[in-house]
Parts: sequence; C-alpha cells; structure tokens
Amino acid sequence: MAPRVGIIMGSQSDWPTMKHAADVLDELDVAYEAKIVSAHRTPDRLWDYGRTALERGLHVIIAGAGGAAHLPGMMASKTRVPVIGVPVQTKALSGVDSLYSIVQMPRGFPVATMAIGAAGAANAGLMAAGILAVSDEVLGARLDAWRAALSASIPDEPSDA
Ligand code: RP5
Repeated sequence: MAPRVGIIMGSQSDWPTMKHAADVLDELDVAYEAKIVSAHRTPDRLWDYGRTALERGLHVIIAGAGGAAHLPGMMASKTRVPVIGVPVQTKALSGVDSLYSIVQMPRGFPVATMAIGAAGAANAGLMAAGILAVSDEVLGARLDAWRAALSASIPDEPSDA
C-alpha cells in the first residue's frame, strides 16, 4: 500500500523519538514511510521531497528535528501537504530550542506543532491518523477503538504498586 503519511527527520539521532510516531501508525495500520531529510545537511533532498509529496500521494507529513529545527517549517513552505512538527529533545537546551524553532511560523505557512519529545511524536502519529480518518471510516473506527482502549486502561484510583 502506498504510504499516506511521510515521517521525516533531520538525523538518524532523531529516530528513537520519531519511532513513537511510527509505532502509533503501525498500531492503527496506517501506511507510512520514514526518511532522513535534513534542512541543513541535505537541502536538495528536502526540496525534492516537498516538490513530489503531493503527487506521490502523501496526505500528511510528520517532521521531527532538534536544535535549529528548520525542517518542518521549510517543508511547510515547499508543499501544501499538512505538516505536523515534532520538536526533538536536545541535550543543550532540553528541546525548548527545537520547540521555538518549529512553533513560531510566519502567517501563511503553518506547522501543527506537537509537544517536545516522545509524547509529541506519538501524538503526531495520532494527529495524522485523525486527519486521514475524516475521510476513512474504517480507520476512524480503529482510532475510536484505540482511544477507548487507552481510556479503559486508566485506573479509577492510584495504587502503591
Ligand atoms: C538536527 O540536528 C537533527 O534534527 C538533530 O535533532 C540534531 C542533531 O543531529 P546529529 O548531530 O545528532 O546528527 O538537524
């Protein structure tokens, strides 16, 4: 099945974070691809990816990067495929640098920015699935079941265990 979601990241070092998005998409049986596309180290790859995203059938792009995290914003500039940004946690500034780099887009070129780190990546997967599910009832039912199972797993009361 052709991927409907593109997961891109600035470096191999981002994969342990971005894998959380991939894991959620696996759980929901959503076809995706995962690529390393760096705004700074492989700018031509970024341009080609954005130029061909729509014609290749991508519906959503999840873009994760850390530090001077220009990848999500640059991708949003190159394609109208919706971009979900994931700020990767950094050692020097704990990912606040990544967050600020991604979230403060100028009017006209939005990036839907998630929380810093693994939770943000997982939520990016869920957000992508939610966008696809608007026009895919079967996926919508899987997403509803996923959400219900999470709710059911939350205990009523805390325990010492
Ligand atoms: C960014 O620089 C990447 O997204 C990564 O988060 C960060 C560090 O990359 P490496 O030096 O670990 O390759 O472009």
